[in-house]
Amino acid sequence: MLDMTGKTVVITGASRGIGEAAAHIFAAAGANVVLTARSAGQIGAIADAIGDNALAVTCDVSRFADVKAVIDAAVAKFGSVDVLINNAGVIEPIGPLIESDPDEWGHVIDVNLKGVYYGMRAVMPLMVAQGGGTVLTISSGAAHRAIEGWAHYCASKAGAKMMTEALHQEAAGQGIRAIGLSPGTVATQMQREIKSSGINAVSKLNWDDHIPPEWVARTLLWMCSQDADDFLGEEVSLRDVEIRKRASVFG
Ligand code: NJP
Repeated sequence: MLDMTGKTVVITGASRGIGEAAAHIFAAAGANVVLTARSAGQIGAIADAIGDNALAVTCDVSRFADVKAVIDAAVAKFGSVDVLINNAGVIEPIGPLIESDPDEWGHVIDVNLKGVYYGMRAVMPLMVAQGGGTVLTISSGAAHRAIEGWAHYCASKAGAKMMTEALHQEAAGQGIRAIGLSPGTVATQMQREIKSSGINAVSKLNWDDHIPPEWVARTLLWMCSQDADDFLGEEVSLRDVEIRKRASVFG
């Protein structure tokens, strides 16, 4: 396991699912972890269970002031931010474009795309000043192809994928490592929401088809290692057997 002792990792959407699993893996690797989400009780309980090297900060990623406050709180407590994991995301309301509510549609863009931008914008000055850092952004296969009932989600994830590329282009020379991760389908609350929609082939998958969130978390840890430098500015996919091997997700 990569040794993250002395490093500080900020994880958005850490109240459950992939973000919660990531908090546990990074803490086990020795990192200080900063858990953020809207559910104060849940992130507080997870941070308490992890111990002194965990901090919970309530945050709605669709508000820049909240995201900036998280970065400031991380620096105040641990002295730096070495890794930002842009993981918070929503998919509801799933449904046909023709029936979509413009405000609800826009909220998905606010969280999944603008939330990613806010994270990058808040952490970049700090990372550049400290000589570098890693920004990992959870993308999706939906960034690459349209899926029925998911126009908002596909558009937001395509935008988030572009943000990784843009960050790499502008800041790789200043030591910022930007990589995206398309996890495949993962056994979390989001897949329960997809299943209950009954729309499109993804909602028809069996629960056993989904990978556990711990595989994604382990991949995020590997993405902080030099071995993942081959993929800077790109997106890796956990459907790719080569990536699974390099990230040791089976081990
Ligand atoms: O989903 P879920 P996952 N501000 O629903 C938080 C992507 N992905 O772990 O605020 C701040 O269990 C929410 O916390 P709370 C997906 O698009 C997944 O699967 O307390 N946080 C919770 O912690 C997403 O980017 C699959 O409600 C906000 C977390 O987000 C990432 O993986 C496939 C927030 C969502 O946890 C993690 O999703 C794929 C806000 N405004 C990509 N709104 C998959 N599961 O199959 C929500 O390709 N959160």
